[in-house]
Amino acid sequence: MTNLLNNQQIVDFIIKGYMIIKPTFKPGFHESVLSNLDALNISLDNNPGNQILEKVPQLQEVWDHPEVKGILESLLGSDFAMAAHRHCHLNFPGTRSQVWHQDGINFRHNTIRKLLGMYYPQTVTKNMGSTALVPGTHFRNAPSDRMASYGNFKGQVLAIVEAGSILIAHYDIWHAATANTSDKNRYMLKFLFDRQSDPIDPSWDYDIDTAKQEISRFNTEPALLTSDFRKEWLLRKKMWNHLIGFSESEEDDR
Ligand SMILES: O=C(O)CCC(=O)C(=O)O
Ligand SMILES: [Fe+2]
Repeated sequence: MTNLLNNQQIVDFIIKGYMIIKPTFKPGFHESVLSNLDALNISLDNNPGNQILEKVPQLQEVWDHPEVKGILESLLGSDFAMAAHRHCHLNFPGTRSQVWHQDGINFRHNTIRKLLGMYYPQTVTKNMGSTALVPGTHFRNAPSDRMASYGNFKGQVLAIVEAGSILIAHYDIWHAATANTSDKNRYMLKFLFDRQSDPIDPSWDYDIDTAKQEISRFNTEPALLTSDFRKEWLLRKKMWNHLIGFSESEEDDR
């Protein structure tokens, strides 16, 4: 049994491009993951890469948690699949910040084809190399070389999180690891999840009675304080229409 999202949560995700949750795991779970990760002695030259799941099999429990599965299923359809690529991002003390980037290539930014899942087994404070992201940027193309010359974006959000938090983001969102000026290692386990088929029906806990009211927020709610969201409302609507199973031609008739 999975916990599916409701209309309000789907609309929030479409607007912002990410969500952070902290599901309940059995006592000691995250501490145990952390000590198993420490035991791998990961360094710049020694990272298990895609083998991280074989090295720490309990990571599977994170993605099998009903709350996490419910989000993935709601956004990607019930037949979604975990991708073969996964990575343990260890941000050592003294690591400088990454440049802003998108992991995705903006293949189609009005649909949800791929999601980033980032699991933080330890509490991440501001100076520990938290992940920064800019809400709403999953709809925006970004030339990486120019992004590299930017520092702080107005409205950027830092994923300052408690141990066991999970960030689920659209693959095209702009993000970056920030500098770790603390004396602690910061682990982040990145997994990717793929849509397998185009929606024919909503795959979340869709409620026809609240749908109209919720999607009216596309035209009134900025993802950032000063975002020019009015340019985005059509892309937001296209993303919603794709998720509920409308084809492009049905859309044109509306
Ligand atoms: O370590 C992080 O917080 C983000 C890492 C990242 O975005 C990447 O390497 O693609
Ligand atoms: Fe990234």
